[in-house]
Amino acid sequence: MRVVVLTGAGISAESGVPTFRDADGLWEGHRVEDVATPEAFERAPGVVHAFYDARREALDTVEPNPAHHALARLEQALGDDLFLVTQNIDDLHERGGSTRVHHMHGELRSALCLGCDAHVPWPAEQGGLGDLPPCPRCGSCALRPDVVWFGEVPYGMDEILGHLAEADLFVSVGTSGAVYPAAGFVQYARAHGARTLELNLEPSEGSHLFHDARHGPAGVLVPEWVD
Ligand code: BV8
Repeated sequence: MRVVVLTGAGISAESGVPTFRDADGLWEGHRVEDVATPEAFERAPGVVHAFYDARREALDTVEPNPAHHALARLEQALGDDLFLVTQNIDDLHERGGSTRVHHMHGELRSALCLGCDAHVPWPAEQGGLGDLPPCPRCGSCALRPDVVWFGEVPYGMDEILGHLAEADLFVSVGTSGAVYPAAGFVQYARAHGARTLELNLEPSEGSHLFHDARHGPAGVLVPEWVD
């Protein structure tokens, strides 16, 4: 059975990583236009770097939860028949044991060099706010967070759509269904014959599009579903 699992911020919530749209979420203190668009980075790179520096530093204080571990067990069981695509830029899937994770919106621990387009590890020896060492590949000093902002094209869309078109089952975990193209994956999978299941704390904006839905914490629902 070919399975595609899409995860969102809700799968990391029980690890202590703030979601975007829940109470006290990331958008509480920030406007998307000020921290998550290419125009914002052009206009005020220091503000954008500060937003991501804080989230990157917080990564060292959180641990994967039972939902992440359960998806790693699912990868063990299904092998190549599982395609895990996440909207999250944290590394909790990897730290929870998943070895093949498609980060469609990029990764906090990666940097994108505007000089040579290389994706390089985020420099550990970062100086002050936004004071970054040069790109290890080309020496340019123009590194940006390797994150897909609003108005930018998510990574690997062809690969994602290919897996959705072949899926027997599409499972969405911990996402509000507020942002496209990820929010449209359920319809695409369904149109290609997949069964669809939503596992979320509460009905998402796209809940009505799923064949089945279970509501509750991912740390309970995902292990129940996997095991
Ligand atoms: C693109 C990275 C073209 C950055 C992010 C008008 C109509 C339709 C679309 C648009 C439009 N105007 C503009 C657009 C396009 C736009 C968009 O969709 N805007 C929205 C606001 C309308 N999209 C884009 O710009 C995208 N690019 O369209 O390019 C294209 C497309 C395809 C092919 C070619 C070209 C790029 C969008 C990417 C933006 N980057 N993140 C960063 O992380 O800082 S978005 C960010 O928000 C996330 O990555 C995620 O994708 C999105 C939604 O977040 P969620 O993960 O769902 O989190 P949220 O807080 O919203 O919800 C949490 C859920 O978890 C809740 O449901 C909650 O109930 C649940 N939960 C909470 N606790 C738990 C839980 N569930 C289980 N257990 C728990 N314990």
